[in-house]
Amino acid sequence: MLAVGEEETYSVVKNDVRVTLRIRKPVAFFSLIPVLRPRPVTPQSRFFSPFVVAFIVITTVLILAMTIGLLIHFLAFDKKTYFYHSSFQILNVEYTEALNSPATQEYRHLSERIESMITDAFRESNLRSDFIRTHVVKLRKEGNGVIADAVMKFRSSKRSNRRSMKNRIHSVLRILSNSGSLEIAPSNEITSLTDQDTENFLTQECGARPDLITLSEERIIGGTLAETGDWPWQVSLQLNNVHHCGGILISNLWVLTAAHCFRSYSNPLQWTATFGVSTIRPILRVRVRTIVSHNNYRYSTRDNDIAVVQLERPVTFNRNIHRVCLPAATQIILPGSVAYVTGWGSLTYGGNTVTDLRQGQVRIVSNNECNEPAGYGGSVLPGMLCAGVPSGAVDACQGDSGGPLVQEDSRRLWFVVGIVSWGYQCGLPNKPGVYTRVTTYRDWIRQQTGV
Ligand code: 4AZ
Repeated sequence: MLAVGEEETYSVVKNDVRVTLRIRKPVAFFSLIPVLRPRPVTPQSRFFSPFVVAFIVITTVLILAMTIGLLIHFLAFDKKTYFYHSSFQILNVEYTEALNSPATQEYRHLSERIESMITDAFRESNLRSDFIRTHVVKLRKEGNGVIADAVMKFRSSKRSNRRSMKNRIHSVLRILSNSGSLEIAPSNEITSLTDQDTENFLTQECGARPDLITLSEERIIGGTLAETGDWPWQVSLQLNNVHHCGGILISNLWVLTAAHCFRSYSNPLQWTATFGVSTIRPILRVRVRTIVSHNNYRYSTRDNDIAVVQLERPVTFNRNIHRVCLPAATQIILPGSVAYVTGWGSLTYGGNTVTDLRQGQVRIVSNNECNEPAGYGGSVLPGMLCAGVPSGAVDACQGDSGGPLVQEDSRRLWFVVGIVSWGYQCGLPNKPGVYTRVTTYRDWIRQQTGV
């Protein structure tokens, strides 16, 4: 064998001629040649016939696909949502009047504290991957203290044992009573809820939207369609069964709306209220019993453009029909904050109303800005509220009147802050929609309806 670079010389003498042969060791490149040379056919090489290769590839792909499929199934589709209810007795908080309504800071603050205590307890437990969210459905009075009813949502394997789940939840909540600044009585009963129970719990409270998905930029003028249950308090007030005005469900018996809707048609017998996103195929139609317009409503100034309508019978709340929250009279509506307006109003000024509910995202405009000379030059009174977008492109219009302008609070409850009232045409820059300011009329609403 030759090493790299080595040389050998051979001499041959033939017919008196001397032939010298000098050989240099082949470089590595040449030394590969014997490796590449086809091997003799042996029985083993049949394994690599095209059929065998195809078989191996197909089998591997199938096994991989099945494994991935099973993984996806067990990680994603094997999960089911479970709801549980528990009542928490708060020992170191005294029940006050302020806890009567979810609109007060006190109610919001205490509910948030309880919700974050429960959330923290589950996040630090072995149920952290199953726990989704908790919501305080109601604060009630017991003796001098407070009881909070909370619904808890979990997502775990369909094969998990509900009984052991309940025990695990119970042991997490037991630790809760020893933590945080709230003193919570140790014994709490845990009830598993059916989907129907959960729906009943969540719709008995005001302002809960069934899905809390975030809404993107939406428009009422050239805006987006609402889906069933998106705005469950939206009412269509119909004159002889034809949509005329929007309305807002504030209890199972009362609808809030604009007084100007009844200027020419004040006979309740002509009116019905319908529920659901379609005005022509409503999910429920109820007759109107009484119409109470504000005594000081003025057509010329549009001041006090507010009315309440009593239904002939109470509606049963469900995920698609339930009430919105009313704000406290003292609630400050911040200029620049996001609000949503909904209705079946026309898409252009002078156009036809639509049959499927639309929604639009706007922002609150301060009364000062709204009253600038380029805007409404002083016509916006203190009991009114402006909302729009700078371009004007998202706005309420004819047929949206009486409908809601709503805002979401920190606990994801929805509050009605405005009633569609007026504006200079629709969708023009510097001419935002003008709404009746609900906070101004909070006490009037209570006097008329008890809500
Ligand atoms: C109306 O005529 C009307 N752009 C309602 C709202 C607005 C304008 C007009 C706001 O019912």
